Amino acid sequence: MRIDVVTIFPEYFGPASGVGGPLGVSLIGKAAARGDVNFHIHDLRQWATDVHHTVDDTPFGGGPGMVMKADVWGTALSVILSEAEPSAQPLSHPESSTPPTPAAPSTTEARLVVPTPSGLPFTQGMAASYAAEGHLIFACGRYEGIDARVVDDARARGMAVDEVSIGDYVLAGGEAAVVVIVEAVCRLLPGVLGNERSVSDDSFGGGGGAMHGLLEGPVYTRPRAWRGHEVPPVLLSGDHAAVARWQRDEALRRTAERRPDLIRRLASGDGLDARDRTVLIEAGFPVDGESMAH
Ligand code: JEE
Repeated sequence: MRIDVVTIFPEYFGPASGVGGPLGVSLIGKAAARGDVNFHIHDLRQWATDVHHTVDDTPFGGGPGMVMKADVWGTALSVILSEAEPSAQPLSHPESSTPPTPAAPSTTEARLVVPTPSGLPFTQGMAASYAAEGHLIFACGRYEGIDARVVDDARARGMAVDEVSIGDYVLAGGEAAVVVIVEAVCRLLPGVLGNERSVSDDSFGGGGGAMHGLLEGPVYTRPRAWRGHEVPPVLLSGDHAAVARWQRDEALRRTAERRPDLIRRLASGDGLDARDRTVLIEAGFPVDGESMAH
């Protein structure tokens, strides 16, 4: 997979060597070292046209702050696409007798991802679909965001474009969101994790595992007793069915406490069996498939 990132703060993603920074360590760094993902970090200012390398201007309609200029972003995306997909702009072949191929409707294999506080919520399902793409381009805004015509124009040119938000809080720019999204995507790339089971067991993995749609319960390792705190004895019992039931009960109680929205989603489908409902009622969270709607 190729990942381009366009930003006015390329140093955010690490030194020019490409080794350090958040994309150079741990899981993402190993994926990059193996060639499973190739990062291209670009300084947006290289496509500014004035001596001051201006990338922002005052907003039409008034309001606070500045807006990133459409023309600079348009050039950035055109150049990156032409570098990544040279076949989209065929060169002449003087020695060839083959006539030029008729123009096909212009599309690109790349998906443009634009983090913004007003985007669709980024989900594990989106991470999984991004992991199946060949080329992602991330546009990091700053200030009050990017002139809306940049996204409109990219779509008009046949690009798939997602405006996404990583959560209901306000960052100062898109860079931190890109690190979050890239990490969520890279751990799903084939061969990256080294532990296939833990992906399908993710709380939001949608992997069809027994716990899907629930938060994970507590986890433990040695020693069995630490500062007077014992590991729950069922986990040492060797009774795999009892362990699985306890883990689901803990997941149900934790999810009801922290994410009642997820319990309601399961209850309105067929995600809760009679035993689950008993556990939730005992924990003080009455569940009724009809009255729990919404
Ligand atoms: C990209 C610029 C800063 C601050 C206007 C008006 C918005 C933009 N989950 C997420 N939170 N924040 C971002 C994010 C923030 C960004 C950019 C992503 C580019 N900024 C910025 C203020 C405003 N505010 C009142 O409502 C809130 C716009 C993000 C993601 N992904």
